[in-house]
Amino acid sequence: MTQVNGRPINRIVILTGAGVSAESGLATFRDSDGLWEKHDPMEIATPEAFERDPALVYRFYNARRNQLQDVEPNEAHRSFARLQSQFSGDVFLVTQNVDDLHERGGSEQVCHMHGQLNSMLCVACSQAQPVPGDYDGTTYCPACGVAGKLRPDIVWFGEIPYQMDTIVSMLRNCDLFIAAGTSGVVYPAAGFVQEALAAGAQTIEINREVSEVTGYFHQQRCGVASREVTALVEELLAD
Ligand code: BV8
Repeated sequence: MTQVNGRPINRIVILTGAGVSAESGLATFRDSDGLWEKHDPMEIATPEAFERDPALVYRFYNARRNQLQDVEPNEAHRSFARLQSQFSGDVFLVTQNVDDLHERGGSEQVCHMHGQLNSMLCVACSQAQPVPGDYDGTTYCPACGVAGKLRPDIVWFGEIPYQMDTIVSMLRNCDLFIAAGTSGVVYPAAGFVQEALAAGAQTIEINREVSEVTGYFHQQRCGVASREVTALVEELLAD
């Protein structure tokens, strides 16, 4: 029986952030060379920003999606996928990341609470669809045929993250909560550790440095995700 701090572990919830994709070469949000260095989040990741300057927002998300073709999953993605496939209990992976590296690293279950770069949403018919290539305010929706109503399928500031009911239910029933590569700045994701604590779960944070919520974790494993995630997964699978 897998144990952490002497407690049996059957149900694991993992939350990842941009730090898990950093070693694959994708910029994080708030590190010194982060995405937001070049753009003010309030200029890009809000419905108001899209209303104000849709061309800028289309360019920003088209560029980030195209970058996915130049990067590969790293050992952190592959190790989490190994845990999901080999762990004897349940593992639920929720990510704030909008890239596809968890899937390409082998994860079959991924909850993208902030949406995905490879998906676009038609505000005319509310259908989400795979992105065929760069799109903008003139692109026709493949489902309803209406032009100019497609937006990135991304949860912006002020919008409600996807699958919150499922996520909260998983947090309230888990024995172990692992947060990897997230600064703990953005809510409600930053509050997940408190939900897990309230459920009596053990909590482990993996980060290259102290985050905004490190104090809520029983264990803080300081180091790069590719190394620390791999080590933790080996421990969890060894028991
Ligand atoms: C909402 C779009 C209402 C996608 C993003 C209190 C409660 C609830 C809401 C709020 C609240 N206070 C304020 C709010 C509002 C707001 C918010 O949190 N604002 C912040 C700035 C204060 N939240 C919202 O608006 C959310 N919606 O609250 O709706 C609601 C909620 C629930 C139920 C009902 C109603 C919507 C938030 C989503 C916004 N969308 N982006 C995109 O463009 O990509 S946020 C953006 O930040 C990304 O999604 C990203 O995932 C997210 C978090 O960033 P991180 O992933 O943590 O990345 P970051 O760069 O910050 O940190 C990287 C970390 O990795 C660092 O710690 C670094 O040290 C580490 N690292 C780096 N390299 C490595 C590493 N670690 C290990 N190894 C490495 N190699």
